[in-house]
Amino acid sequence: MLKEKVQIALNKQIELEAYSSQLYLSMASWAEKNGFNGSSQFLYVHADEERIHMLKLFHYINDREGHAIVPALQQPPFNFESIKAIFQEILTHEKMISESINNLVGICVDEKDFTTQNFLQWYVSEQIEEENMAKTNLDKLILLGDDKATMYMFDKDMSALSLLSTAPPTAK
Ligand code: OFO
Repeated sequence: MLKEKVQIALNKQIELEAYSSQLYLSMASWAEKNGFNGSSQFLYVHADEERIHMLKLFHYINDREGHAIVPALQQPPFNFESIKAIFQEILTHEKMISESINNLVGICVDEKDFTTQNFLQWYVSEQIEEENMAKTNLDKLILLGDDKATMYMFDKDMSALSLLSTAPPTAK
């Protein structure tokens, strides 16, 4: 059975993962409206992945006799300065998520909930990939500059990348 403090922190993480999904969805919509079809494809797929991150927590809480709560969500931004601004925001966001996961692991250690600590290792590893994905794409954008031809190349790259990650991992 989950301790109260752990359950509250896990439900808070559900809220963050659900917000992440909405944020990527909003970014995907902006990219689609502004002609970045490859980037939007990538961002739509990522929005689905964030939902899976949320669902994994959902099932875990309920499997441990807790109660996973559907959170009310804040509206994400829907206007962005550029595709580079989007990837800058993704990197900042993913760093915040990593910090939140680390705090969550800290709570589990304090509460001696080593089962949940073990469950959270998937998220610890995932955050290495998430931050790396954001940083790699941002570095690419900085390197390429922002003329139309290089933006087109970047967007084609993003389309190829989205095809590699179209199979979302299962929620359990
Ligand atoms: Fe982007 O990893 Fe979940 O939130």
